[in-house]
Amino acid sequence: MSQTLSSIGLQPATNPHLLSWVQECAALTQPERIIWCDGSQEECEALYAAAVEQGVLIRLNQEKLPGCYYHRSHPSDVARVEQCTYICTSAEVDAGPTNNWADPGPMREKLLGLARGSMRGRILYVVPYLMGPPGSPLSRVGVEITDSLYVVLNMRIMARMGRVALEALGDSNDFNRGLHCLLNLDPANRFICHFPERNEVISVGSGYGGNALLGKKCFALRIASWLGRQEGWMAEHMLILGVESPDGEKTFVAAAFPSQCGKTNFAMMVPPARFAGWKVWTVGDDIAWMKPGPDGRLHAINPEAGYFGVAPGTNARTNPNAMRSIQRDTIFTNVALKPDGTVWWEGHDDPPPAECLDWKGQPWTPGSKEKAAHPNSRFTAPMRNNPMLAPEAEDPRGVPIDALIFGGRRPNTVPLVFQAFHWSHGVFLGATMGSETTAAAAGAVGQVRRDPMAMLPFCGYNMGRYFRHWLDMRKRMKYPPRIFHVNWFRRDGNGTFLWPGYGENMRVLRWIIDRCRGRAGACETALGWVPRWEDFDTAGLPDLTPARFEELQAMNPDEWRREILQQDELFMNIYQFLPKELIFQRELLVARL
Ligand code: OXD
Ligand code: MN
Repeated sequence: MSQTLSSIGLQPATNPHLLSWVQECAALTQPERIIWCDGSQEECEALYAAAVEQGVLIRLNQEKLPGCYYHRSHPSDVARVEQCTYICTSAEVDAGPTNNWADPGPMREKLLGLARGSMRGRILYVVPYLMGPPGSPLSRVGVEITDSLYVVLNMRIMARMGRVALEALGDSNDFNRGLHCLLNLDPANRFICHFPERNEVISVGSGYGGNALLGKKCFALRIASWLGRQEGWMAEHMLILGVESPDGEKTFVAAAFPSQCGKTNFAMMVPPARFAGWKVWTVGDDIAWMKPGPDGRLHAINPEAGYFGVAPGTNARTNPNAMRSIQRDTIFTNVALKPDGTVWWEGHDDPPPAECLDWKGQPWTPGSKEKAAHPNSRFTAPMRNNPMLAPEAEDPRGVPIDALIFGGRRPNTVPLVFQAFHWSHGVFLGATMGSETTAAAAGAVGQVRRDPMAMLPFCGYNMGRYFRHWLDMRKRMKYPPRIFHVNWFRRDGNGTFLWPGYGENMRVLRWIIDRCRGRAGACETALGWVPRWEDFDTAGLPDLTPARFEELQAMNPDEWRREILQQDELFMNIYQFLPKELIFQRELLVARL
């Protein structure tokens, strides 16, 4: 055991509920030692030193990348594994047809069996963390017990970790219990199990981000969505951003896109030259917790404190603020390692290095057939590094949301942007969202799959009831956000993208904001309200002729016939639980088409 680790850690907490749960887990896993993380700078340094000593992390070039480290995960452990992810509720119907369900009793027994003695000779870290700004009524406490130093150091970036969480918890028993054991990373013993009735998560056999950083997908989405339904709020897979106009008007929007559809890029967008004087502020890039405020509007907080972003494709053009955010205090996972102790990935600003080590640690040259960085390689960066972090990200009241945006990666069928007629139509748009699959989850890439509200892998309960909850939320708000649908990824007959995307998405955002504020025109179509050429700012985009714009916004009846049949597949699957309003919305769409 490292010298440096011996001096760190808090005194065990005095909260009796926390104390007895930690003792229970320690009795089960039998670690050599327990460290209670306090979140301090001294602790951080000791943990990094130990991680380097143990070979968990490689220290990167500290002149070029101060405070940055590098990690390679096990090659079989590089993405979320939905087939090993379970919702364990007493009644199967509560998990619903789109989740893997397991009987909580036998599943707990099996997991505790796997965890038994698994930390022998190792350190058990107790990681208390606060999701959301201190003092916010929307924030919640979680505690993760883990034997992975990598997890501790990532959690430290992704959440407000240590003392601040214990202070928020006080003597309360209301915290998410997360037990994480690496075991030997054998995929056969990989289980990510949620027990929403107990506000508990047990994850074994994986060290990868979404499976192991239990505050993120497990607590902040799956468990929180369950809590939100019971308590009248929403936990959504959404970025939150604020747009500031040159005269200082600020408008906040939240947007749901499936994994790897550019949420982080959109959240950190830099307006193009055409929008001189406009600013886009980031509140969050992945998760939004939202609750109606006393003013009748929907208020959102970002429960996280960092970005766990996809590295490949990130560069100064696609996401300059992300590039600035990862210059210091960042952990890089499964990217390529250059001989000078810096990092590289496909789509980096720098040209491919003449030689480097790939994400598996093998020598790589530009002639190699394999990619240097894994397509789902990541950076974990503190949000405070983002030069455009919204000051409101720390506001305990959250930010008032004027627009909700749904979107997916669709090469055809779906126009660049349109607006729902009203809330329930907007819920229908979210419920029927589709997108091409990506590398964020293990499995085939490039097939359209239905991903309602981008929550299919993250909803901790029955999807039909989730839609019901969305519809019911309308009644709790005097001024509900307007709902929009976007698709940055439409292509023409030659396969060329019709829309430039990235910073130019500001034009779409501007139309959305002007619609919310009653300033922009639109035309009513079968799909919803769409901008006409004259409603939309196309100045300075010479390639976007009126004909191209029409192609970008076109509704092709044959494509829509196919689309509705595909949408039906999900609806059939959950038909028994589907709110009638959504069936009516489908009928109305068919009638309009
Ligand atoms: C993520 C994901 O890691 O959605 O954010 O997969
Ligand atoms: Mn995500």
